[in-house]
Amino acid sequence: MAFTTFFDHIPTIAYEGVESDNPFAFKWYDAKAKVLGKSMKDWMRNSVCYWHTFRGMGGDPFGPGTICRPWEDGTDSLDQALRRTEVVFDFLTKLGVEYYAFHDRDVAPEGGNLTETNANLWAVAKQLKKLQDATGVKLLWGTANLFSHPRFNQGASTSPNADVFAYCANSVKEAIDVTKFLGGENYVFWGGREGYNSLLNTDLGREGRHFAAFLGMAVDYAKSVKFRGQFLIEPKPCEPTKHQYDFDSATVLGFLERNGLADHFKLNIEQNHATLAGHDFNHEIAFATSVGKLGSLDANRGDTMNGWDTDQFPTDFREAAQAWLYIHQNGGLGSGGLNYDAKVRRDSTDVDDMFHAHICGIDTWARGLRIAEKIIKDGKLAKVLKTRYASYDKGIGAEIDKGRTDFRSLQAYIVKKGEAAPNASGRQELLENVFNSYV
Ligand code: XLS
Ligand code: NI
Ligand code: NI
Repeated sequence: MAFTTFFDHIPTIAYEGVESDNPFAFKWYDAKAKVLGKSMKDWMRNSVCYWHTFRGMGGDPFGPGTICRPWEDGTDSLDQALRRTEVVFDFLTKLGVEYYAFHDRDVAPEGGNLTETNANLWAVAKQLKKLQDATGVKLLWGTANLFSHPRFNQGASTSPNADVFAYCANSVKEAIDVTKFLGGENYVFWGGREGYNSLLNTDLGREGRHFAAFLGMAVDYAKSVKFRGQFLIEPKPCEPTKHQYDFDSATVLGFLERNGLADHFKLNIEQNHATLAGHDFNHEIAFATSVGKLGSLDANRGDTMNGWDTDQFPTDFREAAQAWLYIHQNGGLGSGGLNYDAKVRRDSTDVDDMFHAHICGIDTWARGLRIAEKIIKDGKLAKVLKTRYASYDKGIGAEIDKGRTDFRSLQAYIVKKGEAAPNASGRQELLENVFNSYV
């Protein structure tokens, strides 16, 4: 289904294999191919983000946008927003992705007052629904932008201004309603401005309580309207504030548990946010998996030389391969997916670049999946891991795991033995060789 003329010169992106030199084809991503018992499409659940791909115009802190999309009239009007939706769905279908994701403000502009703002969102939502129905493309997640407008300059639900808290309640309520209306499978909270720049003007205790109260109200509201999508929190340690409250996965989970909210949320993990927190992406994914909280992934990458969120398209299929080991262990991404939260560089100014970028991201994760398939089928790495903990499978270890020991019984055991058994080698280098042999 082609609606617009902007991509007429680009073919529908299809799988052609590694031998192909067609730049507008997938080399690794074969949607229907069965890998580890599921189609690649079902493992990956690829999603295009509305904000970078359709609203990002290449602006950065040193200069304004450089990208002129031929369908943009330079305004942020409702008319323009409605016209843009057709281009979006034309792109999504040409690329062959199943999902997209958006913030309220990506799809619809603010109006002169909040009543108009809410009406604008619904006007566009109705249009999006028609396009979803016509194309079969689905909404992976919706969210509210509680960070761009100057009213959020001191926080959203953690703003010292109670009216801003109320404003955010309206935004999240409407965004949940719209996400439900569009059959969205998840709802994401990225606390863009939830953090601080100076402790001198910040009451940490109060802000934390407000943050928890706000999330609690969102949970209650979703329940009251029977929104069944999964709530996700996207950790990020810094940027735009110097310290963001949702620092990393472990911090978020601790906060949720402390406030009795943990059952209602999973995590949306982003590569570039993990590295800003001083973790690698796979640390965050492995942690979330280990506690049953892996929800979805914002698939992008940072630049190893830069200390900010560069939101580049993923290229590291080795990293993706390792990620798939945890995702596989998790049984897949559930209602989540691979959302390419990434933007083309400001000098990549053609519409063609939008395609090259997504082909790169999708192929990177598809190639990783094919590598993971070899690792998992071979079973060597899993076996080493199992063997490493074998002392807990029997004897005193099994007693510990079953909760049948205490300090006295353990003391009696080890004193009698006189010394701990010698450690076996960790074999890191061997395992690195093994991992490399699959790549
Ligand atoms: C910003 C975040 C943002 C979220 C959605 O760094 O990645 O884009 O994914 O609000
Ligand atoms: Ni993100
Ligand atoms: Ni980000």
